[in-house]
Amino acid sequence: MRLAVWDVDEPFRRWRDALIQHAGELRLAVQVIDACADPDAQADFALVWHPPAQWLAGQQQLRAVFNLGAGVDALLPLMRAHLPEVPLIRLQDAGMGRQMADYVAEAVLRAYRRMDDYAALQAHATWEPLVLPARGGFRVGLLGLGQMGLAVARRLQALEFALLGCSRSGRQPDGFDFPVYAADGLQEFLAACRVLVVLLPLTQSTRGLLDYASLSRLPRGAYVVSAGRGAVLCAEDLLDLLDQGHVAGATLDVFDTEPLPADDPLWRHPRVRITPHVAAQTLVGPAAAQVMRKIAALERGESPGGVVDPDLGY
Ligand code: NDP
Ligand code: OXD
Repeated sequence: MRLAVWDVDEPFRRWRDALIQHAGELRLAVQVIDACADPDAQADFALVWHPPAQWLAGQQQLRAVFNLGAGVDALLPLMRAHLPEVPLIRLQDAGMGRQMADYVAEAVLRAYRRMDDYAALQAHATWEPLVLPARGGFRVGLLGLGQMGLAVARRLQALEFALLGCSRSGRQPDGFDFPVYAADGLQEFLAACRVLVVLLPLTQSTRGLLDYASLSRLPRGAYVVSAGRGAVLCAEDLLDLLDQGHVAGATLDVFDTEPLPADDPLWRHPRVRITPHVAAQTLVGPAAAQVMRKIAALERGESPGGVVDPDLGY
């Protein structure tokens, strides 16, 4: 069985060693190919992060493509164009949930404890204790209740924040009893969020979802954390609402254009904190272990989790 890895961000040997380590009983049958170095080699399974379309188009015997990340917005159009019959399978958590929970918890605690306000006071050497918001009214809304959203929910619940959620289906996630809105309840959901945490995939229905009208539904003084995909949120509209004081601040990890251009006004906004798409990064060990488990499931004729629905786009 030939596994081709295309990932220019990670040394190939790290993937090869981890995949072999987690190959279990398949070990003797597994051959791992560096597709970047040997683009003409044909494989049974591809493990990819931002592969070129031409390479995908040249693969003739693939049984499945594994996306070495959670979001498939970049890969799905290439699959549709070149490999429409081949299943696309994404990572499910694989160590990213804990990182995302860390990232969001830091931003929520920072907003709750008014750390940006203290930073502004410190700039003027001002000693002024501020009133904390009432904990019960400081409701954190999770837009997206998938692998990332639920990892964040677990952490915020442990930190005793009141939560609410919104997903496409509005399904109540197992083990949680906070209110959950379906996609058609988005406006009502937004109106109840003191902090909005955006953890949506980028799809046809989520692109531009958080525009001026939607973001205006947030209560005055709300805080925004965006770590799903940049194009879900209209940055110009967010800037307008920040300047009007309607949105109090934002922590942003993802952007419509990445890297965020140096002249983008977001960089210099005093109420915006920016990170370079690092909220939750792919971890080679857990990702390789998960991919090998999924290949073993396919070999047994079972359907692994994380198969992308091309119509839904995630
Ligand atoms: P999942 O597929 O597990 O979850 C997606 C969630 O979004 C589901 O709850 C789904 O609803 C919901 N959803 C989809 N469409 C809509 C809609 N129109 N309105 C409301 N909710 C919707 O994905 P993950 O949680 O694993 O990841 C989410 C995204 O986070 C990824 O697609 C990726 O883009 C991004 N990401 C960013 C990282 C970073 O470092 N910044 C790291 C990892 C992921 P339902 O439950 O009904 O299906
Ligand atoms: C992902 C990401 O989708 O890192 O996994 O953004």
